[in-house]
Amino acid sequence: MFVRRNPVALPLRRLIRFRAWFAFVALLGAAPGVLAAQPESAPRPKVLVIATGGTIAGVQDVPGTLGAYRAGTLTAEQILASVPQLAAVAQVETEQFSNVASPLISPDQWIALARRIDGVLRSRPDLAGVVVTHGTDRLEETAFFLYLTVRSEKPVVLVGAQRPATGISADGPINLLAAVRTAVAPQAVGKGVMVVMDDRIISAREVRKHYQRVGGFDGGDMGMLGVVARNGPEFFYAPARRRGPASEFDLAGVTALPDVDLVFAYPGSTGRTYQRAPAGVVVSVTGFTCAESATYQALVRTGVPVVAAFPSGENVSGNDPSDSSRARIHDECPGMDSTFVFRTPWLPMISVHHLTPQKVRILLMLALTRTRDPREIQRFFDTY
Ligand code: DAS
Repeated sequence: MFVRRNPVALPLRRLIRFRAWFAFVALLGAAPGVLAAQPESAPRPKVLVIATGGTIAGVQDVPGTLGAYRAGTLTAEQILASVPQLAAVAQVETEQFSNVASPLISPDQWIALARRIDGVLRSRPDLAGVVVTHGTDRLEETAFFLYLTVRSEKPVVLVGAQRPATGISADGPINLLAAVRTAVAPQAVGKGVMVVMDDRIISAREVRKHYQRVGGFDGGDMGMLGVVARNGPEFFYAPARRRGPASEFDLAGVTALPDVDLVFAYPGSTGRTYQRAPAGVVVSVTGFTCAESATYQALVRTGVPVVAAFPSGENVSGNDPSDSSRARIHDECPGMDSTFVFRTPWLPMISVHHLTPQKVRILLMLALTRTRDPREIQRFFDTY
């Protein structure tokens, strides 16, 4: 699906092959430490690299410059050819899932990708793990969806690049090498889906793209599991929340995800109104206006779950306002039903535990494939 014809010109392909061969020869002479990681006789573990596109597969209009580029252009095989060092750490197989910039990755593709990874890890005991190459814009969403739905203990590692493959100092090759080294590491088993960027190993639950330059990915206050050091991955922490084989999110009967909207609260807003109510709404918010509160109260009364999430991903606790708070709300927002208010931190329903709004949306989508019971939805938010 979405596989484009390869527009890379022949001379460029030759250049890539030549550079790949040159780099391999140089590696043999200059970096014996890397090759020594696997004795000649030891069979190298197998990894499947599933390519989806992104800047890691990007080609510039004028290669080697800082100019414009087109994400999702090189094929999986072409990306691999630029990292000959991979051959020393793993037997790598490739699969082209798509070749697009990641804003074009849709929830339908999350389902297809999760099913593919789950299926291949189930049917191929010989595979040590899976690496997914992906655009960085939507990498954290795809990673979290896979974290919640791939029910395997084997490592699944997402990786991207902030500079195109034909740019100056491309970061894709070193990121891909680090991702494959992580996917074959025995210590990576059971750590849930991970993102490897800039030698950092970050849990998919926490990973965020903070900015679009090298070093722009981290886990915020938590989520960094380890680093990829000279001798390979070193883990220091493991995620504690439910994931992997223990996940209740079985995609077997799921053909599409419920329609959950994500909106911002802002000064002066009256809240989002809908012609046709969505299955759920997530509001990125630090505090609601009176009009927003009234709008979302009304939506909740029709049975649509509305979940408030802090933009920073901090905890949002649902609890009842005290009597004095009710009195204040009554004064500040005349006419509002103060038994049931949306004024952070007094929210009527779901408590969110350290998740960004875009990840709250994904968890709510999956929760709604299982239930519409608010208490059960809360249980999912308490568990994952
Ligand atoms: N266009 C972007 C994407 O595919 C950029 C990137 O990969 O960094 O997400």
